Order: sequence, then structure tokens, then C-alpha cells
Amino acid sequence: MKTEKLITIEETFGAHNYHPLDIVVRKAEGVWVEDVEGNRYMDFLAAYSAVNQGHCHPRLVKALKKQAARVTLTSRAFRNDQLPFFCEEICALTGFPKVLPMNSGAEAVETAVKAARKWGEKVKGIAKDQCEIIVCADNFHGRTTTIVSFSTDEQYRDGFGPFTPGFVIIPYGDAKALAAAITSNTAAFLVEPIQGEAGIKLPPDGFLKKAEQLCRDNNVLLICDEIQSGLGRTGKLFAFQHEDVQPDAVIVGKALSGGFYPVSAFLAREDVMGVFHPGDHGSTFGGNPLGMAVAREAMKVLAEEKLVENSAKLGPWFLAKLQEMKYKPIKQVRGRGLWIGIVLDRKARPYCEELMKEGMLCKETHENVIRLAPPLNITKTELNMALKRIDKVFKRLGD
Ligand code: IF1
Repeated sequence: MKTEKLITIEETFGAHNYHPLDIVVRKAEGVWVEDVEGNRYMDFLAAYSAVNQGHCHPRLVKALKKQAARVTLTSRAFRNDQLPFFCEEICALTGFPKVLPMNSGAEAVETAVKAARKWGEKVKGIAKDQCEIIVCADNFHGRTTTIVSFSTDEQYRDGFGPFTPGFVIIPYGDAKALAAAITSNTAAFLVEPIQGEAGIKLPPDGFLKKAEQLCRDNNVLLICDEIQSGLGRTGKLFAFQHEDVQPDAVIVGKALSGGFYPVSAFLAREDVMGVFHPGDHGSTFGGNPLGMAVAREAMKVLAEEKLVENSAKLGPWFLAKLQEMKYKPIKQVRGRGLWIGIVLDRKARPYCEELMKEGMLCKETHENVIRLAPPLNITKTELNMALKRIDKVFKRLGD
């Protein structure tokens, strides 16, 4: 069955909550994906950084198959023999003492919000139902009703009210605004160290460090959403490490399972995680043995294949090469590690469509940014191929 037919079926029976590029993927391996017509493309989106390890990584296929044949789900009513090692290994990898596994990124963000509020009431001593969490304009933390309650994107909120109260919004990267927003009711500051959806937006140098200090001084939790920026994407395990800060809690997802299976996690200080008691919070699938086995292997692949190092090594080189491209529509090329935004003075979608014709998949963000985020095991040769394709498209589309 070919592209058009498949699209028709999907559009007929599926909800229209997406506007994807019209490529129907049939299989994929590493950086490469193949559509139902047999065309091959380089994947420069990597499922929004969920396949940092590359598509269908053989080690992850093996781990998934092996665990699937043993036991997939016990629920947390019983224990399973994968969860303990997942907890131990993710704590060793990240340096946090405690972890709570969930499935989607949004669920882990919800977990962070609940932990922050409960910590605010039970540990900090904020009056009941008075906790405030400070967030940033142009944030993206997921799609639940509570999370879109503090989005500043009208489309993500339109029609979905009434919203959850208790969130205070400051401009991204504005330490003065953060200082002014903190009150005795502030439980946490929730922030993306680099904003992905906003267009790979880096805060001013020193912002996270100042935020850390303000949080310390005021007994406010610093919580970083590293669902997209974490696990090597920026050339460090976590993007917050570029500024040498130590958040009180961090949220991970996406690449935690190498794109095989939704696994997310909330990691935190002892006294923060300590607010959860049996029955307070949970999930049927959270911590299931299949997810845990895959996540364990995904973390091992990340370390053993030196994917963080590859992002740190090739990212700056690739960024510099892109910055050398002088085409009129390009306003700025920015990024960190293998996470790069080409900011245009016009809509980015036509460029993404032309890149697709050249065998390169990427997705625009915020209308005018081409976002580049290939799997982290991409080679210099493949990046050179990509540079040629990008160059060709800018030449073709002209001024
Ligand atoms: C979609 C965006 C990216 C995230 C951060 C939490 C979540 C995400 C920093 C929620 C998810 C995804 C969701 C996906 C598209 C994608 C996205 F454009 F929408 F904003 F990556 F840039 N925190 N981001 O980036 O995680 O519940 O989805 O597992 O289509 O909504 P989730």
C-alpha cells in the first residue's frame, strides 16, 4: 500500500490533531529511515530526541525481545526484577539519590508538579492550596490540562479551560523577573535549560547559575525539564551541566528508552521524593519490567557508545559549518551539541519540505526555525552529506 492510500485512511479514521510531512515511514535503522515507496532519508528530528541512540538499535531490539518473552507487566502491586536495577543504574548515571519512573514525559512533569506542591506544603510549610510554581514564557512541558494551564501558547490552551491555578509565568532567561516573582509561597522554579519548542532558545549565559542561587537563597526547588535537552543531546548528559548547576530535581523521558517504549522519570533529592508515601501517586505501567529492561539497555548504549561525547565533538563542528552558510533568509544559526536551530526571516516549512525531497527529514518549530537534531550516533560523513543537502535547498529556494 502506497503513500497516498495510507494517508487517506489515516485522515479518514484518525483525529486531525497533527499536520505531518507527507512521508510514510516503513522502517528505519540508525540515522536512516525508509518510506513505503522505498525512498531513504536521513532523520534530523530523531523523534524529538527520543531516538538519540539511533533507530532500531540492535542492542535495544534484543533487550526488548528478551524481556517481552519473560514478563512485561506486573503493575506496582507486585515487584519485578528489572525495576531495582533501573533505579540503581539511573541514580548512578545522573547522581540523584532517588527516582520515580513514569511513562510519558507529561506524566513525569505532572509528577514533578505534585512533588513540588507536596514538598511546599509538608516540608517548606506553605499553607494548604497556596503553593506557587514559577515557569517560563514559551515553555513546552507537555499536553495535560494542568501543564497547558501554564503554557503561553494560545493554541495549546484554546478551548481546554478551566485551567489549574498556582503557576506564575516569567520571561525566559530573566533572572530579575525570577527574583521578583519569588514569594514565601513559591515551592519551585520549573525550567527547560534550553527551550526546544520555542526554537532551540538558549538563555543568557549565567541565567541558570543565578536561578540556582535565587532558589537556594529562598528555599525554592530548582527543577529542570531535561526531557528533550537531556541524555546527551547538548553534548553533556544534562544541559544544566553547561552552567555547572545542581538542580534539586530533574525530569527525563524520550531517549531514556531509545524510542522503543515510553519511559520517563522524575529524579530528586531525598527530602523531595520523601513526600511520596504508598498510594499518593503512581501509574499502571510506570516501572514495568519491559520498559525498565529497555531503559537500562538504552542508558548502557548511551554510555558505552560514547554518544554524549559524539554530540560534544561533532555538534560544534556542525554548528560552525552551518554558520558559514551565508544565505539571505538565514538570520541566525544557534544551538548546543547536536541540537541546532536555523532561524529564518520567513516560514521554515517550505524549507523542511524541500529538504525532504533531498532525503533529509526535519521539522520546523515556531514557524521560522528549522530544527536539526539527528541521532547522536551520526558520523561526520553523514553530517557532511546533510550539509550538502541543506546547501542545495538554500541555493534552490534562493532569496
Ligand atoms: C508532541 C514539541 C518537541 C518536551 C519537554 C515535556 C514534554 C516534551 C521539554 C512532554 C515533549 C514533544 C511532544 C510532541 C512534540 C515534541 C515537541 F514540539 F511539541 F514541543 F520536542 F519540541 N517536556 N515534546 O519537549 O513529553 O508527554 O510528549 O512524552 O507532538 O506533542 P511527552
